[in-house]
Amino acid sequence: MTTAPRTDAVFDLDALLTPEEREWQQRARAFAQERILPVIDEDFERGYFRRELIAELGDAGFLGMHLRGYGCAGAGAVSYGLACLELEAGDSGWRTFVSVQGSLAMSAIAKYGSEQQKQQWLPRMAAGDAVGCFALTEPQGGSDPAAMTTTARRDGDGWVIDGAKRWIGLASLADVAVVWARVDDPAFGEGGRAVRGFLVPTTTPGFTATPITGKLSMRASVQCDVALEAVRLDADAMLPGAEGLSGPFGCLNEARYGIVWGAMGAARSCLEAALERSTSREVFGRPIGANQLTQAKLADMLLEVEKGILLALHLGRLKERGALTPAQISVGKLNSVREALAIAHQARTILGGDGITDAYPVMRHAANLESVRTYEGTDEIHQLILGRALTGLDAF
Ligand code: TGC
Repeated sequence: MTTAPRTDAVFDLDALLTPEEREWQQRARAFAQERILPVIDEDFERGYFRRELIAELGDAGFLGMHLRGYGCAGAGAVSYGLACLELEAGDSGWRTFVSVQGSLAMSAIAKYGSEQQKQQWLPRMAAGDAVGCFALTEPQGGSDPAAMTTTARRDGDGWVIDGAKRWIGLASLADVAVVWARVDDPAFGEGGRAVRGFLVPTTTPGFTATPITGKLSMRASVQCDVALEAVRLDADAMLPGAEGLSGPFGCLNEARYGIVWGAMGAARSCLEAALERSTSREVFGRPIGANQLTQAKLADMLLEVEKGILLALHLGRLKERGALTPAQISVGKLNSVREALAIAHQARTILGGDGITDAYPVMRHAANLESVRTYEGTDEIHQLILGRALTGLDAF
């Protein structure tokens, strides 16, 4: 394959970025090209998570990069988004790693943790010396965290947690799990308001994480079933600043924001593969890109990539001003993933039979994007969040 052309040069998006943002983007692009792309097809085929890249991601400053202090880079929201875009142009599994570590686990500790919890975990997590996971979703379904059945009951001064979680990224290699549980004590509220977060070192007896096998998506990353059986914790394991479901939802906002950018990276990679093929492959005596139907497909793909990135940039600027709302994040997550999937499917048609092989990244991106479509709120959940924002009526 020849070097892919830079499709984002068409709209001169660089002109909308600061030098610092461009530097973060270039650093992430280089990481994807030098450390992810050379090995990703083999890792995807073998279902292998390349753990040694974690410390390299830490060294490069990507872990918790939008957080301040505690060894974190303190980068802006747009810089973080650009890093997500470039890493996901490599593979959704690696953007997911950065999201779970930085936007979910580290951000839960940074937002809601005590000073002692922050000191204990954040510097090591930023460096990639410790890995975190975020245990919210339960086996009966991820869309309704209010139906959570995992409980934390009082045990003297401490807590005992019992329950089960599913689809928990990184859990089998994590050092600490942010576990969301319903506190079995009326003093901590009722219903969704009784939900609290706990920091559970994964060596705690009763904590077990089992990688989920048989995945046809996100094969180069790890998602687990987690069992919590009489997991005993000290009183200070609770995150003091998170009360009720707004705690985990506040972290989901961060991760969903990263997806708005990241999915456009996968989409751009698919477009670039199709574009390269359209000029290098000849059928009927001319490049397939000389056909009007192929050009129409390429043009439509370009429109959605560029519009998606412009939307992500707008949301990023709102986030930097502290003005980004959950409904706006839903617009971005819904649009980016839906369009990225459509682009992957359209790109595949231009690649012909070779498009189903790993000579091109398109089927891998398409398979990965099926996971991205489902986690952090399905299309339907985001449609319903927007439906509520428009009508004022709850249709969940
Ligand atoms: P409701 O129960 O009424 O609200 C509960 C409280 O939460 C507040 N809230 C939010 N706060 C901040 N940001 C948001 N986006 C929020 N959404 C809700 C809400 O204001 C309320 O606060 P309070 O103080 O009044 O108690 O819930 P709702 O009706 O607002 O929301 C319903 C619905 C369906 C939108 C929500 O349940 C939802 O978003 N469901 C989807 C959950 C989801 O995305 N699950 C996937 C999780 S993916 C994951 O766990 C990690 S995957 C990565 C990996 O590990 O690999």
